[in-house]
Parts: sequence; C-alpha cells; structure tokens
Amino acid sequence: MTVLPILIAPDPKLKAKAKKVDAVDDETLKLMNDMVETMHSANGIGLAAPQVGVSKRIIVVDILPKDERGRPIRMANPEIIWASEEDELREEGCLSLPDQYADVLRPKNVRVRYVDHENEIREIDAEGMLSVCVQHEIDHLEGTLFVDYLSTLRRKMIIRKLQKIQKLAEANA
Ligand code: GNR
Ligand code: NI
Repeated sequence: MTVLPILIAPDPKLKAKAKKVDAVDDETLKLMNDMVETMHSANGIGLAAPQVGVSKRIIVVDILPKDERGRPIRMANPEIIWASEEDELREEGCLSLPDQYADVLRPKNVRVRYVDHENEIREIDAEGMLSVCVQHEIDHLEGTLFVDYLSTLRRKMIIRKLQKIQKLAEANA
C-alpha cells in the first residue's frame, strides 16, 4: 500500500464532480487500499478520491479510534437513498482544509447504497459520526467542501488563509 499526497484547498481538483466507477476491479481496489493507508497515516476518519487527485466516486471511512482500527469501509458510487427529516449540528474538519473547523447542519441519519471492495452492492444505515463522515465524503464527490455551507465571508477568509500558508511553504521549499 502507498500513502498518497492529500490536496489542500484551494485546488480545482477538489471542486470537480467525480465520475462513476464501472466496477470495483483490481485497479480500483488498489486505489481504495492506498486511500485507507493515506487516511490512517493522516489520522483522518474518512477520505474521498478527489482529495488524492483522482476524480472517481470512491470513498473510505474508518471512524473507530486507532487501537480499534482494521475495519475501514471502502465504497464505490455511494448514494444517499434516504435521509432523516431530523437534522443535527456537528463540528467538522477536513484533511483538505487543515486546522479549520466549523459546525455544519446535516440530516441526522442516512441510508447509503454503495458497491463494496468485493464489487457487491450493499446498504448501511448510518448515525452519529459515521453519518456525518459519509455525508462529508459524498460531498467531496460533488466538489463540495464543508466550508461551502458557511457564509461567503467566512469561507473566503478560510480559503485565503490556507492559500497564504501554502504560498509561504512553497517560497521556503
Ligand atoms: O478526518 C476527518 N474528520 C472529520 C471530522 C468531522 C467531520 C468530518 C470529518 S472527515 C475528515 C477527513 C476528511 O477530510 N475527509 O474528507
Ligand atoms: Ni474532507
């Protein structure tokens, strides 16, 4: 497995709509496994393919703490097929928006249909952190970041800050 570099906003690749996967073949499975390794090495609880520069509808999720890891969920073409009426506000972060956090309102529970790492169609009911994480990852496949739910002013301030940090890093490289 390989740890892949994670793109930081603003990057046009994070704003693109990702393309459906035809089938989970060996190449897709390798990408899924590399994404799991990348997510774990970055201490993330989820990762979407666009974050590693691949515009495909693939996400991985592992909400368990470090010592309980080992059952990450690998999903191709995930779709929310049901969402609760009830919403819930939770603080979110994103590996593509380092050190930025904000409360986001989303449906409390969702039912997700996806193709698993063995190319089988599956469904899961998600609640709590799993629900937030899966919705956050599916947003990435649409080119949506959690800052897109904030006010324009707050979003622009965050993106400008990250842009400055990256320009400084480039100048010192
Ligand atoms: O690691 C992550 N933590 C997190 C916390 C609250 C809500 C969503 C997330 S997902 C994030 C990893 C990431 O950026 N996935 O796209
Ligand atoms: Ni994210």
